[in-house]
Amino acid sequence: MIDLRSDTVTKPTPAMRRAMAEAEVGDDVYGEDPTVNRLEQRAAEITGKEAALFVPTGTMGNTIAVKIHTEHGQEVICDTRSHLLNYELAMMAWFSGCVARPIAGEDGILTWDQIRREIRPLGPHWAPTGLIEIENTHNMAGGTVYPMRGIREICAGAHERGLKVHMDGARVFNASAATGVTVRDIVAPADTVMFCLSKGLGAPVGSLLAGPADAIARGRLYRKRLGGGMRQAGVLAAAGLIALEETPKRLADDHCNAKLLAENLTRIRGIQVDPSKVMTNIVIFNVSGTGLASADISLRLKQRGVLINGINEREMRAVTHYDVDKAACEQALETLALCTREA
Ligand code: TLP
Repeated sequence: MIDLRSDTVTKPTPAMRRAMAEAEVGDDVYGEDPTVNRLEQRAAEITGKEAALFVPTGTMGNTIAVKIHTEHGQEVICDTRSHLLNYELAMMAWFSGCVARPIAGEDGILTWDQIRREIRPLGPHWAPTGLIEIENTHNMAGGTVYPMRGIREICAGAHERGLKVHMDGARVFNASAATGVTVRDIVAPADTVMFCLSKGLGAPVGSLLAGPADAIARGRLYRKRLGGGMRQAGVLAAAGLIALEETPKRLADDHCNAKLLAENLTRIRGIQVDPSKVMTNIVIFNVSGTGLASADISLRLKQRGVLINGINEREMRAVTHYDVDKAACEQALETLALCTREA
């Protein structure tokens, strides 16, 4: 199977498996797992934040971040297509008692000017703004990357008004590979950042939430409350440490493969995509011109050994990662051309 459904599907490399087998472990709820401690320290260094917390998933990292920064009855400003709003089972409402104030960013990228107009003070009718959230890279907008200037303006504007900014940096290493700006510089203006080890970086499990030491200390308690105290989690952290050191340098290959997919998708009748917007490892393309619904195309592809999911009736998402090389992408393109020709 050529699996382009997500970069979450990567399998651990032999080096990761070796490190997992040999990992030194302890009880992380007591803070005694040396490998988890090393991973958290390394994540804090890489992000330039005071502390970091190892969490099982990106969803838990975002959930804890919202909880740290907000009070019940507040609003969280985010993009309309953000993961936090659309794919995390209403966790903002469920755990933090907040509602979203979504804004439609162009290609998922918000500007301070847009945000500024949506900030609400406490009033007789309004829930006040508690937090601003930005997603970098933006998943459902096609892996788009925030310009540094935009991040700085949003964070400076928010801080001036006493508001915090959380970056959902599930794929912030892809943003770094695409722009040449270090992860540390990308996340510096934001108060907290969550990034995933289990996406393009290829570790089997895990994400990190990084930020100020006091906020992360509170986050540790919320992690326990959410059932995320993982005990001898060093076996997972060991793979994460390898992912952090080894994988970032090869993310550019995934970006080349995504570009290749996008450029060749434009040659398939009925498919629309703008390759100039593909900056990282995600390609979202419109299939409405083929006369087929995305679910039908998915099914036909699957029967021929290619996995690509629809994100709605008209659009599909292909995500490149280290388990699909250039030849596999070319094969996927051929299969897609074949499946849509038969419409
Ligand atoms: N994204 C997954 C699905 O949930 C859609 C994927 O296949 O891309 N933030 C962003 C920007 C994400 O893309 C994801 C996962 C998460 C957070 C949540 O991470 P996990 O799956 O570890 O909870």
